[in-house]
Amino acid sequence: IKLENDLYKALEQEELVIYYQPQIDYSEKRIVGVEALLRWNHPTRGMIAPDQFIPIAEETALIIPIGEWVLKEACLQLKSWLEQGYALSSMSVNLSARQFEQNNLFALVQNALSEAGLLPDSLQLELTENLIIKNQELTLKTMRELKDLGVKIAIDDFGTGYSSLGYLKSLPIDTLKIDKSFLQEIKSEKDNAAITHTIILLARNLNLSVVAEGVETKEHVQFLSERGCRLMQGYYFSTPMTAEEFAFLMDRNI
Ligand code: G
Ligand code: G
Ligand code: MN
Ligand code: NA
Repeated sequence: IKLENDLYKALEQEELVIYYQPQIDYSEKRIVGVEALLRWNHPTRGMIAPDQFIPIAEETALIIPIGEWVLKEACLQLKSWLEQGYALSSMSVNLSARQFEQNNLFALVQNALSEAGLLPDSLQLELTENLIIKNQELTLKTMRELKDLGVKIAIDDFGTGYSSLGYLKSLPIDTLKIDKSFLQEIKSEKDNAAITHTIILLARNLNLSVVAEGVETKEHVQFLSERGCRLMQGYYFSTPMTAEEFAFLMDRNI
């Protein structure tokens, strides 16, 4: 309850921070993209993970101003990195259902891009399958508008939702992000290995990009490379980190 009161002040008191996690193209062995992951640097409780406050932000509708801030901040950060010469192709930003249901989302995205001076195709928005089934009409309309603008759309945690696969052919999707739970048990559970492989093939056959999440070990990397999944994200390469640390990582990378 107290956390809720604190969250109202978090934005103006500049306690929210964005951490950045690299996305690696393993065939080229370099960082090609980055995902923005929100954190709350609480004055007394320390760094709080989004699982603990995004639900509160959604209930209180604080997710609207917070989400707008994340979008702007992430776009400005990417622009700054591009100007410094880092060859990143995209910044991924997570959106929750509540954000997608606001009718000015398109304008917010357009605004964040133009304020930063970024091309729309350098922004990728991550949505979950559950968000897509929740509000089909409005979701579809907004997705089409964003797609027409040139923004990319990824399905996050792919394979864990309750949706049918049918939406993949009717919605303007660019990328599938394989949920980390599948990869993490490929060794102990044969089914998870089969699902991971099948998602890679599904993406290829539908002409979509595929990113594996939760890549933690050399075995994971090998499993994915052998099956043609080049884009990887996970602790094996790097945890989410501050913007300064991320720039430092790219300096060593280039
Ligand atoms: O970084 P971490 O693994 O703790 O993130 C946990 C969850 O919080 C993930 O599901 C992620 O999608 C979500 N999340 C992280 N940052 C944001 C954000 O800026 N907006 C929204 N809506 N969700 C976020
Ligand atoms: O739901 P979403 O995919 O947006 O959130 C990604 C979450 O996964 C973040 O909270 C991030 O901190 C976490 N994460 C990133 N890489 C790894 C990893 O290799 N292993 C695990 N267990 N979590 C990871
Ligand atoms: Mn994500
Ligand atoms: Na995910």
